Amino acid sequence: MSEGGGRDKLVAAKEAWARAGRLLTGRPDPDRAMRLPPGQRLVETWPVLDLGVQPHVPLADWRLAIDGAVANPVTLDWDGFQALPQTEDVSDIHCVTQWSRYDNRWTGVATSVILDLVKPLASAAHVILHGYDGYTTNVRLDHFAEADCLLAHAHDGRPIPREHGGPVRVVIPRYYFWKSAKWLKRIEFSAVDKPGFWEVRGYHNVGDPWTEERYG
Ligand SMILES: Nc1nc2c(c(=O)[nH]1)N[C@H]1C(S)=C(S)[C@@H](COP(=O)(O)O)O[C@H]1N2
Ligand SMILES: [Mo]
Repeated sequence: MSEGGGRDKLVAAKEAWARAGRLLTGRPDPDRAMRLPPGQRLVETWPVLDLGVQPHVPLADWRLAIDGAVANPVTLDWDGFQALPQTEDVSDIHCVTQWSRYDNRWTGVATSVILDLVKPLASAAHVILHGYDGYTTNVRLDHFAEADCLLAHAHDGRPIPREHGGPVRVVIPRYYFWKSAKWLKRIEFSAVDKPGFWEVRGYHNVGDPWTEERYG
């Protein structure tokens, strides 16, 4: 979506789909026997999905606040972020709008590194991801902490392009891609859950593709 005028229509259409249970196949694969989750089709391209805004955040202005229910809240600038241990992970993307894309090579900072840095309090059970475009999405802390989750700044060896969420986006491969917040601005740890942009508009709170948790 590139123009703001289309946004309300798009959001309304997706909310209506959620109410109607569109795209559900009724053929779940909870054991993940197949690489391609039910109801998905493989694409070679990389579709762009956003709310009609693609914020431009120069590296000099980029900040990432990590706060909430943590012992050691921090705000990282670009140098501070790059100075953290870097990791690489190859994973598949599964979007709720039914496309999947295999073998995405992400480079960035593992979420485990972030947890070691800020030290979530015992009360923290949820993570709210905030984008520079105002988007939010919520994930359970144990899901955010999985070994294949990272704050990525590169895809297939190149900086993540602006339309795909650069300078830094979250990657949470195990769940539908709407959980992978683009243009990451803030990571908020919380004792209480705070459903995000799509979660309050009918999308599932967890979003497991293999059991087709498309809608709440
Ligand atoms: N900040 C932000 N993150 C976001 C979104 C968004 O609109 N804003 N859209 C989500 C949705 S619905 C999907 S499917 C993926 C799309 O990522 P892509 O454009 O890189 O394919 O980003 C997710 N993260
Ligand atoms: Mo999506």
